[in-house]
Amino acid sequence: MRLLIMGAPGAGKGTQAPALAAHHGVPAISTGDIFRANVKSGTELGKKVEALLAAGDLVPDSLTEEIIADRLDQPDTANGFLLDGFPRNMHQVEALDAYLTSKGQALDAVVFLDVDPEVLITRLLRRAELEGRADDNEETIRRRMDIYSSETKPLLDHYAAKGLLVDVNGIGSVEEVDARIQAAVKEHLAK
Ligand code: B4P
Repeated sequence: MRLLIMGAPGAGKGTQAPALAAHHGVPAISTGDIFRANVKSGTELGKKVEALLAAGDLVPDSLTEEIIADRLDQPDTANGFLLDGFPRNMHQVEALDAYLTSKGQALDAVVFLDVDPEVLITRLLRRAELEGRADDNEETIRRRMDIYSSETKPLLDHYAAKGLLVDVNGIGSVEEVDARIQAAVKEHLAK
């Protein structure tokens, strides 16, 4: 099973990805988590991306695409994967398509978590209080939202045209959203 989970910053991708991935017996792979782990442990990659993350800017495509290709080459993806936070622009979509084609593989579904912008900002500011993530301040959140609207949101049309998009209402409790995702993916795969 090869899945993507997409949505604006704060839509619940990282929150929902582990359960969805576990349900399908595949690893959840988050580019954001990979970058943050590298920043935390002070690796060369971490040093390269720290300022970009803190500003809410995207990490360069070449770097992100190389990291994803290396990660997808690991043996635990033999039965598939769930990508959280990748692809984020058309260049990354094309890189993923090229990677999958080279392996004779294809995506099964793209889950889109649909959440109102007002709710997103409230969630992220709350996370700022709880976790103190460097990119959860009002200015950076706005920057991430702008990049999402201009670069990532248009990808939804691309996946809808391919018949892969699974639209899910992301407002409600974590458990409610999880149940909606499971039901919608099941229905999509049965088509
Ligand atoms: P990400 O880690 O993807 O950050 P995000 O968009 O904020 O999503 P995240 O998964 O963390 O949050 P979630 O919506 O689950 O990216 C961070 C940065 O990494 C980017 O800005 C960029 O710099 C870089 N990056 C990542 N991928 C890249 C790529 N492909 N190319 C280039 N650069 C890349 O949750 C948010 C909050 O909402 C949480 O506190 C959660 O508890 C809460 N929440 C979730 N669901 C809820 C619900 N149902 N009800 C109430 N609260 C809920």
